[in-house]
Amino acid sequence: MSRIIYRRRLWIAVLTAALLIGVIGIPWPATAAPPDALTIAITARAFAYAPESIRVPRGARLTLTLESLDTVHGLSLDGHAVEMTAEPGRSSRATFVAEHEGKFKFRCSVSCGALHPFMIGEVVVEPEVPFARVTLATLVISGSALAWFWKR
Ligand SMILES: [Cu+2]
Repeated sequence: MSRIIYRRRLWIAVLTAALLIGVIGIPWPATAAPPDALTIAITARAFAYAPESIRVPRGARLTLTLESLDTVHGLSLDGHAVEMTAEPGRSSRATFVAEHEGKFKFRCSVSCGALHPFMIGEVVVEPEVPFARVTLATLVISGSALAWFWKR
């Protein structure tokens, strides 16, 4: 490898590292503000929730509404102070901030029939990595790869 190519690649490596740290590591003003409030409607019927899996970014202020299509159902979310009961025609709601990453089961808290213990869903709180960051990081890496292998 010639000296010039070596020096160029060194610069590319340093620049790429710096750009990646900038794109991924530094808090952006956009992420300092709390993520938008989300409202998700859940319907309950014997013996399932729809949707049964909910994904939200960490830090989101999440409002769940619970509507029952047949009999009285409840919803209690593990690890959170969320407890709702819905009668047919009377929905209920709860708001909380998804502060911790992870999977949290929710289950029916009202005995509603034979398969009641299996009436379970989950809230998945994902790391907050905005799409824009992932896109930019991808651009930086592909740009660097091009520069790295550029022959001249
Ligand atoms: Cu139930």
